Amino acid sequence: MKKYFPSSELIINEDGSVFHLHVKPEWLADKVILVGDPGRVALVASHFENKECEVESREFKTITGTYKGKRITVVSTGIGCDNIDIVMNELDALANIDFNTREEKDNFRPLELVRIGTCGGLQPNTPVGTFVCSQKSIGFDGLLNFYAGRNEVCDLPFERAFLNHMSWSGNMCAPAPYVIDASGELIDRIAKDDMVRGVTIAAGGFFGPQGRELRVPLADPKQNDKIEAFEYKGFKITNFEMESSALAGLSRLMGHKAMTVCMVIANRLIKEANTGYKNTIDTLIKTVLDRI
Ligand code: R1P
Ligand code: URA
Repeated sequence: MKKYFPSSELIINEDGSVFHLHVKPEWLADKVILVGDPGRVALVASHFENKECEVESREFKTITGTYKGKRITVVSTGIGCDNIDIVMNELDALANIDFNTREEKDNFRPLELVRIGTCGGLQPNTPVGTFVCSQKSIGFDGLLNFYAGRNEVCDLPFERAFLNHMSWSGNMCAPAPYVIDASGELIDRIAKDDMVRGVTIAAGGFFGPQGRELRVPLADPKQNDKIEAFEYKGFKITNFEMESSALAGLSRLMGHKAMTVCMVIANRLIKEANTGYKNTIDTLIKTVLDRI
């Protein structure tokens, strides 16, 4: 029996586009670039030879076009793993659910997804300007804990080692972090030898969850010292951002290939930041477009 998805579960707009993204199935390419900032969509698309569609709704801006003969869709996700839940489920529905019959398609259509973002660096080898690929992500966001199969795709020994190291108990810094790998094939193809491969914490906020203390004190004032010192089987935690865990996790559960690469715009160790990063991120965008 094919799975059927009623209108309350998969909401389709009157024009045949998917609820939040406002994208129609025929507009989706197999290669997808995700960015947080809607303004970054135009920067990616400025390299396209042609554009076949452009649509915008809330923080989700989408353009599909061609780069050196490759059909690519670029979508902005806004900030946070809650938005990645929406974007990934709607992209997967566009690819793998028939919008006329509301049934799962017979043949699975895999997508290749690369997130190009910004991040905070946590180690001496991640100064401002470094490109860091998230080989593993530690999700502080809790999203994957709501999906069956979470334990089959996560690195459980890594999770236990991290939790022991942080010695959090009760509801301190809950929900429980999950540890998930990006697609190794994509990382090898995109990172090559000129990007840092690391472990990324995808935080559920920019301030407290990333150990930034303004007027309200942190639950665990030693959080970032412990994170910077953590080491497991040769892995050290390299950076903070806010989406890579849900992207890697949902992609694994859905059967797609995904990875995140971010440019460091703040180094938390030496307390420096760069807000004028538009040119450097364009170098990263061109590199990803060439390698995807
Ligand atoms: C926070 O400033 C935002 O920047 C990073 C974080 O993941 C978060 O979304 O990524 P983007 O530059 O892609 O938005
Ligand atoms: N994005 C983040 O999430 N954290 C930083 O420190 C910089 C960019």
